[in-house]
Amino acid sequence: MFLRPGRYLLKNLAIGDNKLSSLRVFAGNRVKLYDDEGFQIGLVTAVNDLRSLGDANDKVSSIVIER
Ligand SMILES: [Ca+2]
Repeated sequence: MFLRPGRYLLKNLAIGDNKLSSLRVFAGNRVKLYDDEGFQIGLVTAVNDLRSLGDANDKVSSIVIER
């Protein structure tokens, strides 16, 4: 799943609910992962690749990508 900077509700995530396990982040971008569907319950903020999401594994339900 490739995502440009923006805000992605669960319905906009092709990967589906609670499935994300790793992350690649383009240089200069910041990725915020949320447990709920609407950007309220923050899990992890990443500015680099994450091979494992640790405690956030299989929890992500919405994503914000900032440049
Ligand atoms: Ca979740």
